[in-house]
Amino acid sequence: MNILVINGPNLNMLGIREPEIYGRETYADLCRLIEEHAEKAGVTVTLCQSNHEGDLVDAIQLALGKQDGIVINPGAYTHTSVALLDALKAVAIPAVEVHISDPDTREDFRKVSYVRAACIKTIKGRGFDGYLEAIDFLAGGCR
Ligand code: CA2
Repeated sequence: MNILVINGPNLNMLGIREPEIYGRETYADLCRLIEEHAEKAGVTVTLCQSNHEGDLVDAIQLALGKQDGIVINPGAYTHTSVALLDALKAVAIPAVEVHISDPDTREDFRKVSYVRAACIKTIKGRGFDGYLEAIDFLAGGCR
């Protein structure tokens, strides 16, 4: 099974500031954790991160015919991007929305998720483990 893990803007800055919200581990630590977990689960993962909305749309479109599942933390674009919602709907690949923090307990503007309507599941507030849970959910046939 092939799973694309997409991270949006500023997730490359993990561990640098706001450790009380996002923890002390870095984006490189997150990638290592995901790769090790995927290997044990027999899943092939492709990781990508971009600060640019159009690049994230391109990554979703390029998944068509190649990836069986998408794990996406769209970062701040969660709360603004109809383009990401449309891209996920266009490829119709089972997608899981992941957030390290729980945006629903933070500022009001984080309580809206545009991408949620195109995702089969949302995992939030579970730290880095949320990505692993998303991979297991997709690899386990979405059960
Ligand atoms: O909780 C999450 O995973 C978020 O998607 C993270 C986004 C935020 O805009 C969403 O509302 C929730 C932020 C990405 C990381 O931003 C950083 C900010 C300061 C230091 C390091 C990372």
